[in-house]
Amino acid sequence: MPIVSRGFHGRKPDPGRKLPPGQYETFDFPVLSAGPTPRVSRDDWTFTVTTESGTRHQWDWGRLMALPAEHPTVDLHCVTKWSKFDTHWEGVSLDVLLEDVETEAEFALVHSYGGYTTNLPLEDLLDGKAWIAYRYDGEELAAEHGGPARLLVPHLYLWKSAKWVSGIQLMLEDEPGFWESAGYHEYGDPWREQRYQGD
Ligand SMILES: Nc1nc2c(c(=O)[nH]1)N[C@H]1C(S)=C(S)[C@@H](COP(=O)(O)O)O[C@H]1N2
Ligand SMILES: [Mo]
Repeated sequence: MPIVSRGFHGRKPDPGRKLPPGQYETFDFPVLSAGPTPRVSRDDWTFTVTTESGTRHQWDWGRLMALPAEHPTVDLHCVTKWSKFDTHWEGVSLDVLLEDVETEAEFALVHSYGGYTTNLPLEDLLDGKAWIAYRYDGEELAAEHGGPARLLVPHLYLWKSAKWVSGIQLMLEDEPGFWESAGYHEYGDPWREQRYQGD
């Protein structure tokens, strides 16, 4: 008789699959938000890139939808130690959004509706490493996971993937965001286990 495992959808844990140090695999999709879920309608949503000289580049929902979409499948790694393999997204690459933005900046501070911020080097948003994502698993991105749209930057711990993203401020000097000011690592590479300042 084959053993039937109840309640399992899709793969079973694969001990041969690579997890970053200290992480475990999860199959659900936990929600981690530092405050209440902002409700932003697609009609009111805008995304603004501001350069170090104050030049603003703005997209509304229609302009975002008119840009070429990509369908990345990526692994997510949260600093609270869960990882989720092979998540399916749709979004616009930051390479497309930043294509015509003239800047000397090396740092980015990402802003969200609701006031959350997170910082990262600008180069970590470029070269196919980051998206403004608006669909998850074939559906519109749910509000609790950052809908209408969130930043997705999966090579860093998931706190860098700002939900309800409203804009990116490009800066010559680095500036810590919400969790980075509270003792979390300024860069947050899961493979080097950069959870906290000094790691
Ligand atoms: N705006 C905003 N973005 C956020 C957060 C938040 O509290 N507010 N939490 C971060 C953290 S700590 C994690 S682990 C992920 C969680 O994303 P999820 O709720 O879709 O799993 O969102 C990140 N982006
Ligand atoms: Mo997190």
